[in-house]
Amino acid sequence: MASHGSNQTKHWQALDAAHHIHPFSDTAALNREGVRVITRGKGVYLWDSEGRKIIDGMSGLWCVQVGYGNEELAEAGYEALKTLPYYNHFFKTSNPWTIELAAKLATLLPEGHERILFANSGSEANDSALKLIRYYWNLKGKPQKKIHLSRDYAYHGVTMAAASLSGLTPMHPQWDLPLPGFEKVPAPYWYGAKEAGYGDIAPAEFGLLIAKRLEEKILELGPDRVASFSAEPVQGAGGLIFPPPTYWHEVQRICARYDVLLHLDEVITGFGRTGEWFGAQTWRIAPHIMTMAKGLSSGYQPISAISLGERMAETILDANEEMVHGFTYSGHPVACAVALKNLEVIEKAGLVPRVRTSIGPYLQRRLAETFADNPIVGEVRGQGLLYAVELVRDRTERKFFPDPGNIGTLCRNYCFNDGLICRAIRDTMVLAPPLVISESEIEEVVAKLKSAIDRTAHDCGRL
Ligand code: PXG
Repeated sequence: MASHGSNQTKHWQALDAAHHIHPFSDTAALNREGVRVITRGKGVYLWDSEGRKIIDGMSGLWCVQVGYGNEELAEAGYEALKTLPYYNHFFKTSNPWTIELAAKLATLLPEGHERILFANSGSEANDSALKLIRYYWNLKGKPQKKIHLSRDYAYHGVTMAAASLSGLTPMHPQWDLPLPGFEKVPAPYWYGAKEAGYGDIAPAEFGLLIAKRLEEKILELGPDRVASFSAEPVQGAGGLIFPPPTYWHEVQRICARYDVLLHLDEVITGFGRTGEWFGAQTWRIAPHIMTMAKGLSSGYQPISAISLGERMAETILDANEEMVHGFTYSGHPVACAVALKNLEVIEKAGLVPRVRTSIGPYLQRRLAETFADNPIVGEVRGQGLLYAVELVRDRTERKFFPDPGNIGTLCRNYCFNDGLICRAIRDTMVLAPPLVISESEIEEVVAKLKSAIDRTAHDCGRL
């Protein structure tokens, strides 16, 4: 059996190497190493083609809220596939699943967000959001408002516009991006503030200072030219950057003052991840437009959505003309059926309050206790089921290791080899487990992470 598995694995690895180009990978290097073939998932666990069991501390790519192998979601998809596997919304038509999903979302979203458009990925949602922002200002007779602001370390996706909006600089040179009209402001990354030259500044003061940089940028560019500010409530792929508590209030005041539309990217923070349905609720943010994906279907189907607040919805619906935008698969019935069931499962199991009041605080406490005295852990930060463990050279001075990424990758490899999926962003270890994770499964994650961090500390001569 084992040798059969092994041959099967080799066969898949060879075919993958011959025909499949991987996202965000050096495919040639990967082919020399051989991919790991994931064949099955159940709850918080995955299995590979060699039968090895892995605990998934990352919910896939921050998306599998209800865990793997949920039968209710599978059945909802199967029912829709049998009944109406496809139809579109272009020809004055709709379908029950899309209608009900839009209506359900309107009950969960921040106040005033009652109008929804669908797309198929976070990138498409953000691309669509930028088009809708441009359309809004054109309808308002302010076509000169065209500049899209966003932040360093932002991740908004990979289409030409979403990658331009992203502030992770390695995403740009291969594609001659960003496009013109995309400008960046600093991220509210307090932990890195000292090393970045801001001195020993308190978080509250730093939040205000970084918000002020947004104001300065708007004034530099001219408020009449700035269309929007896009931001994740907490920056995810950029290193789990939680803004100081003073930040969001000030940012909203600035956007209102200069009439800049606030676009909130909730692709990671949506659907219970932070202990409320949306990060907007956790951090009291009132966006003009919001984008969401991932947890909307727990990743079981590719689907994303864009919600419009009252102001944008009214203008766009009152335009009295065709809105020339939409995808073949916007509001796909199978994806909508699965997403609708996913929301029902999250609600029925009480996963959002569970993250807020029990399992989230449990993870927080266990990480804080476990790493309180670790010589290379500078900070444990998080909210809900979104946690970062920052690995540093000097805890008191908040100094990073040289060549950011080396230590993180070393630690991540220890995690992987020990059967834990954990993300390393530079030297920040990130956890975002499925919302169904149990206390004993958290113990397993924490123990494996501790073992990996201890081994990493030992390798750096610190343990
Ligand atoms: N916005 C945010 C906030 C995201 O995190 C996207 C948009 C784009 O979504 P799509 O569905 O187009 O991928 C994302 C995606 C990582 C990682 O390594 C994160 C994402 C995607 C791939 C890898 O952390 N986030």
